[in-house]
Amino acid sequence: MMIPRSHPRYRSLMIREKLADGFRRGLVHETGLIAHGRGEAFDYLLGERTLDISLKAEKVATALLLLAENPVISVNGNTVALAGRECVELSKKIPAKIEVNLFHRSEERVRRLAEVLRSFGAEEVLGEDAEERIEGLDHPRGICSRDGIYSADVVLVPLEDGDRCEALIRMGKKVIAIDLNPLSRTSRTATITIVDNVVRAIPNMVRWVDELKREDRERLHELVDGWDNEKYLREVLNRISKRIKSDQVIRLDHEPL
Ligand code: PTJ
Repeated sequence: MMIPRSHPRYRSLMIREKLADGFRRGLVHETGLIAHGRGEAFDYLLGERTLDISLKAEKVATALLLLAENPVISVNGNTVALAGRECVELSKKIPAKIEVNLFHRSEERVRRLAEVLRSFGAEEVLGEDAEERIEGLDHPRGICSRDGIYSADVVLVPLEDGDRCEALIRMGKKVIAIDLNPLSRTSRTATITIVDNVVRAIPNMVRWVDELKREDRERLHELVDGWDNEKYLREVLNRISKRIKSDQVIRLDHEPL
């Protein structure tokens, strides 16, 4: 469907179109459309923009990726449909490996997603011949690659489910989650949570790499060590509730609702 640029919800509708297109191409699972709806609702409450504190979370997360020995970006259907090109860009800049890891795993969808990532310039995509399992995760999402998620010290997981996040943490890994829901189990379990839309978070992180590459490792350590994830999540909830309580949001000319 053609969406006119003048539509007040243009950007949000275009994101939906990308997902619907991904679904038609066999990249996005049908329940991915539902998951997106939940994400959208939270994005609406955030004002559909990156909070200043979330931009800081993205900076700290990028520092952690730069410090890692074997960083891996784990992608699923929604992530590739919405920010696949940017994930490849980020993986090259860090540099980090990229692995397809699906909740509703089918070898066919893994293959298709890997193909799309390669068309965006990824030289190596892990996950197709995954031979290991994340310990304590009795689910296809536990299938992972030995050189990738299995041996990673830091994993970036946009649109994660709580179970796997917990399992990865139990394996001693540091997990960076991108989740619009600050109340989810993933958000509360991750080492660093980014409460932002993947369509904004990943490009922001790409920009942070350029800036942080000029810093020495000590400064990157300072950033990571100084981060308090629980305090951050509390502040995100504060911002949401302040925004809802403000009588501004009820006015029709108020941006961006
Ligand atoms: O491609 P697959 O098979 O791996 O399927 C992936 C889905 C998304 C279906 C699967 O991981 C799932 O069911 O996810 P959940 O448990 O519904 O969690 C998705 C979380 O991501 C929710 O907390 C949403 O708020 C959040 N979310 C949805 N869209 C976005 C998002 N977070 C950031 N950016 C988004 N665009």
